[in-house]
Amino acid sequence: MSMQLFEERKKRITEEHEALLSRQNKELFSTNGIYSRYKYPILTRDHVPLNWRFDYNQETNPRFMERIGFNATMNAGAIKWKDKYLLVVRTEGNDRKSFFAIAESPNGVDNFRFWDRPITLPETDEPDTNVYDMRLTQHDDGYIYGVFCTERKDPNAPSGDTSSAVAAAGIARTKDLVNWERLPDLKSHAGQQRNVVLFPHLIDKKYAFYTRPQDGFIDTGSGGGIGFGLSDTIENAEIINEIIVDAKTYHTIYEVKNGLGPAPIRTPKGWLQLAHGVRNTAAGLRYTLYVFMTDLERPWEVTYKPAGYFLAPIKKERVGDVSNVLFSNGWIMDEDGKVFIYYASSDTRMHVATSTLDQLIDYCVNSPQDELRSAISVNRINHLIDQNKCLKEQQSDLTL
Ligand code: M1P
Repeated sequence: MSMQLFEERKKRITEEHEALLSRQNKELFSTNGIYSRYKYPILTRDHVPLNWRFDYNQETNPRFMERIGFNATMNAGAIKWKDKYLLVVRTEGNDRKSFFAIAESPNGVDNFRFWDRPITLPETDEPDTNVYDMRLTQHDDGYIYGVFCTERKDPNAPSGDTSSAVAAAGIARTKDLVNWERLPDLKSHAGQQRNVVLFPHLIDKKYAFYTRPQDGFIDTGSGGGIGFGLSDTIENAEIINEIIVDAKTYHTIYEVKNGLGPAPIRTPKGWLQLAHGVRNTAAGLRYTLYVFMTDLERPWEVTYKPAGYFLAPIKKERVGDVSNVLFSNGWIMDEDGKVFIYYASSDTRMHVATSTLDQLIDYCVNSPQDELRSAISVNRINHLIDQNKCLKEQQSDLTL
């Protein structure tokens, strides 16, 4: 095998990788005025470092072939750390196993680069088959917590059933984002749990979690919606009583199921929350993102909730491994109130949308809520038309 082939391929692949990683992103004009999308995804499987993928030894890899392939970079938790924007990315190999790896950007919208190695996440006595969708919480107790889904084969699955799984909330904590301590998984009295998020403060001296109780691995069944519960300790977290904060509801974008996204952001008007809602269609499940607010003192009580979705898959976002899906479990707010919303499209790649706290509060407080009937939607539109007509007449009176 010629040395030339090895060197040529290595050079070309290295140059293309560097060009991708250093590509500048571009904010797109926002018609809705609520948030701006960006021209390029911020992380794709092609961003995964080359030395995680290629054997650089010419003797053992004379064709410079990829030895470990990657399928997706998605559903990332997010945190601002030492002035950098960090994503804890669900990085999925071609083998379908996902793990967590940190990617860092100087500005939050481009130039994301993975740290040297993926996170080495300790296991419990019951090894995880797959781990994914970490939500990060900077807690008052001084730790950064990562709460994620741990998936294992269902021990009660009948023989021949090689798909049934059990989902639970895994908990790990760190002070430096490099060394992680694994705690026992959350115990709750629901059959399964996914989309669990730790609240940043103690409530009644207890750790507080948003949950998503579900009967089965995919079906939430009687699970009801986004839940909430308290645990005496974090070292052996257990929720005895779970209440439903935001119920799945007939004929909404969260008719089939929903789940909280990242840990909420505190605002003067309440806790700003981002979640995903799922509805069923003839083309399969459709995942969109929605926003709501909960009470500052009673963060389990919804106070404002605009109708419908906030962000839904469009254009290329609509296609991927699991098409027609937007999912978010990470956002970052800068000190000046700029908010970076990190979302994955179709279980394949990561994007960013930017907004500000003022815009998001305005959206949440002043958008109409879902009244659950077409006729009321029409009334609402007519009301806005009438208001605008009235305004126009007042303005033309003034110019007379
Ligand atoms: O495939 C879409 C999403 O499906 C699941 O979401 P939920 O928990 O609401 O069912 C998760 O597996 C998520 O990772 C995935 O993006």
